[in-house]
Amino acid sequence: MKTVFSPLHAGHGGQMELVAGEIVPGFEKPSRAEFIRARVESEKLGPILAPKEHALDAAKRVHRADYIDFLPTVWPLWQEAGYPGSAMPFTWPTRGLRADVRPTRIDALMGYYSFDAGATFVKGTWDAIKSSYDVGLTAAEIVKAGERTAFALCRPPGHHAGAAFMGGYCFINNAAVVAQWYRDQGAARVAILDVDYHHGNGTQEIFYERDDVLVLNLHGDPNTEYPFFLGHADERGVGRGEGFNHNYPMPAGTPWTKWSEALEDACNKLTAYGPDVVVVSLGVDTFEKDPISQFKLKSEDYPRIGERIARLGLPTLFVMEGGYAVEEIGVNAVGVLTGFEGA
Ligand code: SP5
Ligand code: ZN
Repeated sequence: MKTVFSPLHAGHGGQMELVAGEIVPGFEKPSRAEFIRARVESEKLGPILAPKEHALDAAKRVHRADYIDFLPTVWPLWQEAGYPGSAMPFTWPTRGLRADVRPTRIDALMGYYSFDAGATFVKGTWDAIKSSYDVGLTAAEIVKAGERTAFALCRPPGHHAGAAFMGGYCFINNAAVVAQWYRDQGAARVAILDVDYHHGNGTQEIFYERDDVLVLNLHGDPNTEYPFFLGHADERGVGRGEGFNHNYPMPAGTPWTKWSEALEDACNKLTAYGPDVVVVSLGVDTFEKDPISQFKLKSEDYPRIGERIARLGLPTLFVMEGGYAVEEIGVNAVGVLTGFEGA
């Protein structure tokens, strides 16, 4: 299996995050991608390729153009304002406030284009976002060209980013971009299987009214787990999209025996849908030792995820999302991929 990876991700580092009333070093840090890359090499998964540069047109097929155009301006505007620290929002146009007037000040604009303070910018953030986007599309092209699978080692991740907002460490929704790209390349139907611990609220929002992209999401119950305000089982899509969004919220402490039942159900729905290609939003923050998550999957379970996905018998693109137990992130993420290849 080919892996696509860019070292430019590393410029998105040193950012801070608000956790439990304190500003602490971000969990979504450069070493995550480096541990995965090292494991791809040590397991001899296959060649590691650099991404090709892509225009932002494909991003604007799923994101609002003004949002995509805003992203490269964040750090320069933050510098111009003379603000210290990582660029992050602190005010949002929630219920009772106006979301129809776009403010002009950079910290206000960040609130306008986000749902939390978790997607922060430092100097190298835009280049990392762009490289992650290029990684996704380059890997998508490999599968389109006829390979059975490929691994987009994206960083930063994408599944919390919606049509016009960032959040949860995510800026451009790489999985949504590649799913739409496959549609634009002639795929009749695409399925996104999101196995990250957190609900992929951005992906759900983007495709919620559509029947040409099936979205299946396995995650922590939003009553207690981030992102809290989406991801319930009764969210099934609207209009043409009704019945094409499926959520599997699960309680804290969920072990493989229960989690795998949800995966089985999702895979059966996926097979019934009959997509031309499967995009896997691959988060491994379901791991028992993940510092911000509450499921109980063990390292030996990750190859089983890959095996089950391989049994779908469909072209499959793996897109990296979350996972914060950095010492084990390579073993777990690459475990899914070797499980897929060995099936
Ligand atoms: C892509 C992805 O996995 N994004 C996850 C964003 C989660 N942001 C909320 C983090 C909450 C951290 N709570 C930490 C408790 C530590 N004891
Ligand atoms: Zn996650």
